[in-house]
Amino acid sequence: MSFIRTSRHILHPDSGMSLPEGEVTPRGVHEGRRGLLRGLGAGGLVGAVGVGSGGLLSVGEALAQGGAAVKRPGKLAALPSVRSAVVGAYAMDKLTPHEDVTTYNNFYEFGTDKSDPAENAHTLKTRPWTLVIDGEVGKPQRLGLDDLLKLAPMEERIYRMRCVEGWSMVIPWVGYSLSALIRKAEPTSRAKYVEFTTLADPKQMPGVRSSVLNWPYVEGLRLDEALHPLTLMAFGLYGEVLPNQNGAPLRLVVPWKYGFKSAKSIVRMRLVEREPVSSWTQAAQREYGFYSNVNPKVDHPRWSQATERRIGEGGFFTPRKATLMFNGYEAQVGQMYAGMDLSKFF
Ligand SMILES: Nc1nc2c(c(=O)[nH]1)N[C@H]1C(S)=C(S)[C@@H](COP(=O)(O)O)O[C@H]1N2
Ligand SMILES: [Mo]
Repeated sequence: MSFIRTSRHILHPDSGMSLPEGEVTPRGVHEGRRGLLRGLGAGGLVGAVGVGSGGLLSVGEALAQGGAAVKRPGKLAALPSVRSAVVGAYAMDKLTPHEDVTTYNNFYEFGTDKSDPAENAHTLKTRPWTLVIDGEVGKPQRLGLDDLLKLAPMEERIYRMRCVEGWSMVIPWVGYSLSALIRKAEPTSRAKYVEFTTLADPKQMPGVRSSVLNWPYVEGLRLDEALHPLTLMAFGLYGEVLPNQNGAPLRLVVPWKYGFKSAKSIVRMRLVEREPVSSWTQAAQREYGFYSNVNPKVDHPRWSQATERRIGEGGFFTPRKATLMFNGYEAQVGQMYAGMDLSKFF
């Protein structure tokens, strides 16, 4: 396999910033590429030089294989992307190993132990799949997976994910800005929030038979948060289609909020006037507020949020890392919360 550097630049559709164009990075070269990324500096929207492998499948070909629960790399269809970008203050962090990203999961529809989703999610059927977009929209949508995959160019985005439980990962997602999807449905002037709903089928999802949460799993964002260019609709990770345990065939990634805001295996997006009530807020209002922005100064009622444990980097006694405001994405998203008391709107 030979790797070529591309020097062509494309314009970022939302930010107007120029980013180097590349192709999806095969997993094997991610580690080596960190050297390249390091040279590009931190902060702001940082583009990485793309390395292409050649002979990539078309998106349609890739996804025809569908997803599966995998524990070992290289089993899923490749998901080509047009460019690669690291965003935020963590550009120099090492990627969390694929093994950890795909075996240490929260997906309560498949059980509450971290290893349950990888064990159980093989029963999830990701094709056919339909996403409904309705509510306060001019053009309600029913989109099949093939339409969703073609809707906008796939991009690789390396984001940190911080779980409310106090651990974090760095994951190379593949997807496109959620704004592309929302704009297609033409929100009305009454639309102020987006409500996301996960599939809840007890035949495919053994965890749904337990009452640990009120099913289906519901989450919500304010419309400006949902339209923010960092908010990603992800279809893949590490250059391949999403493993089932990570929320196949499509899941949200909101990198400046605690992980539970990033709903998996989404079947419906409803544009609404009033703030949606998420499943986690229903379960414990005082612990899981609507905003749930990562904030080291606002502790969870039962534990501190000042530090975090990076999964895959050392054991239990390895020093914890300081958690950053908005998970390191303050420069990009802080303005959306100007003037808000973040201890009240937690
Ligand atoms: N439908 C659904 N989405 C979900 C969850 C869940 O249990 N069900 N868990 C959330 C939590 S708490 C986290 S930290 C992330 C974990 O994503 P990952 O397993 O892909 O790393 O998914 C979020 N999305
Ligand atoms: Mo989480």
